[in-house]
Amino acid sequence: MEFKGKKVLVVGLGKSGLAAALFLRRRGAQVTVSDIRSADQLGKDIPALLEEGIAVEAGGHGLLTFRRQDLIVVSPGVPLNTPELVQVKNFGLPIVGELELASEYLKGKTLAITGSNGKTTTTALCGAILKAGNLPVQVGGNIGVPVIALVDQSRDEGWSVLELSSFQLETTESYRPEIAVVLNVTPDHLDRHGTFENYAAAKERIFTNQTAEDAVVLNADDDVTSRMAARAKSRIFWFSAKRIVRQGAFVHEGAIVFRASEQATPEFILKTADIPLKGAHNIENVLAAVCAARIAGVEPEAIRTAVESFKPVEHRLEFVAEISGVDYYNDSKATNVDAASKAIAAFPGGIHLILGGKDKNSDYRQLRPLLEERVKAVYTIGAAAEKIETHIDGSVPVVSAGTLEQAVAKASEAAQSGEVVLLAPACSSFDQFENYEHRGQVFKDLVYARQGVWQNV
Ligand code: UMA
Repeated sequence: MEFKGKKVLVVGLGKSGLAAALFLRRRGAQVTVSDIRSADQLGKDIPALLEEGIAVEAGGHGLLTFRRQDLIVVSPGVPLNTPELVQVKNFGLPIVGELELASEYLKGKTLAITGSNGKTTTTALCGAILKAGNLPVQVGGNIGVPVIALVDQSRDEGWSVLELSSFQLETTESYRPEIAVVLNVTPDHLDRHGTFENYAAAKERIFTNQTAEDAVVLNADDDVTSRMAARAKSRIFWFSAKRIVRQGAFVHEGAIVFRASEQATPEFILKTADIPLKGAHNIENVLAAVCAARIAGVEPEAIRTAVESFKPVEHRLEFVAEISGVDYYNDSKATNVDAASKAIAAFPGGIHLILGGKDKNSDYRQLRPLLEERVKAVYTIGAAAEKIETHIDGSVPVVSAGTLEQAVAKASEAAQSGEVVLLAPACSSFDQFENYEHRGQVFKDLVYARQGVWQNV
């Protein structure tokens, strides 16, 4: 695409919008950025943009600004039903997502990972494994580095390992990774996608444009991803924690094994006991990563070394501290019901669970059986508290804590030695925090402060 002299509007000035605006400007486009946040809120980014010759519309989207463009680039967090976008789409103006734009310029091969849960861990793991296999690799996407920011450093002989969300995939047209992974699909982001079917369809776009030269890795234990296979045109590899698969990765006699084809002998990769990550869901993440890495050509030994030395990613079932025999775990990234369930299932019982935040039209009733089985008490926080309390009413004792600070204080008072205080909120963070990282950091700081209190006693 030729950008010189073209009028391009970037919608949303977060990480993706900022990177996209600079990318376009440096290729000669006349760039404007539009954001609903006020100039005060946008703060430090504005002078830098103005200096680059990029115009900024702050405090709302103006239809006139949108109509004046040759092309519109949308950030992942901007819903496509935003009225100004709908209007200009009706006028026939091209609208492109940040991922689609970036993928046209990204050199080398891509290994792209999506799913409702486990994306970040699997992406980080794949990055570490490819690196251990001496492949030139860069990691980005939903994990925190916009794909467009990876373009300049990309090389023909290298790999980009990308975590992709339904928001990023929703706007793709021609995007085609060499290896695609779909970990699982459970309800999330229903406030944005409207229905579960729309959400699953967005995820599926990760392999829609693949051909027989490419590969897709699907979870054989997940109904939704299993059914996707019928629509894949690429080579299908499976992973399963429960059964033997024809082609792909599975668990056999306490080991992760990989089978390159139906005829091939399964090869030993590593013992499940040597996986340094907590919870059954992490076995699935390792299986998916092993499968993708073998397809990319990494040798078993390099995979084993990388997995065994892998450190859990921050805010994903991250061990924070032990205070008076109580373990504190931060799973701030458990931003939906399924992720929270997986976190709860990682502990046998004695859990003091902090739930709440911004609701995403979720059904918290699904948590009831697990709560009854393993959770001693729930501490609710944030805007979704009342809905959660109604949905889980009568299952376990509930404390309306309101804030994370109160929740940590009350849970710490109640928890006894051998028990666990777990932040796995099942909601997004935007009602009380900047993002899930901020929420996780506040949780950790509160725990560290208690550790200090305890140590001084
Ligand atoms: N905005 C508008 N108009 C709107 C909506 C938002 O102007 O109608 C503005 C906001 O005021 C804000 C900006 O858009 O200034 C935010 O854009 P964004 O939400 O796309 O955020 P980025 O900072 O670009 O971060 C995005 C991803 N965020 C989302 O998809 C919500 C990041 O994933 C990702 O790491 C980053 O791109 C780089 O790829 C975060 C996330 O929460 C981790 N993802 C969701 C999840 O994992 O559940 C999908």
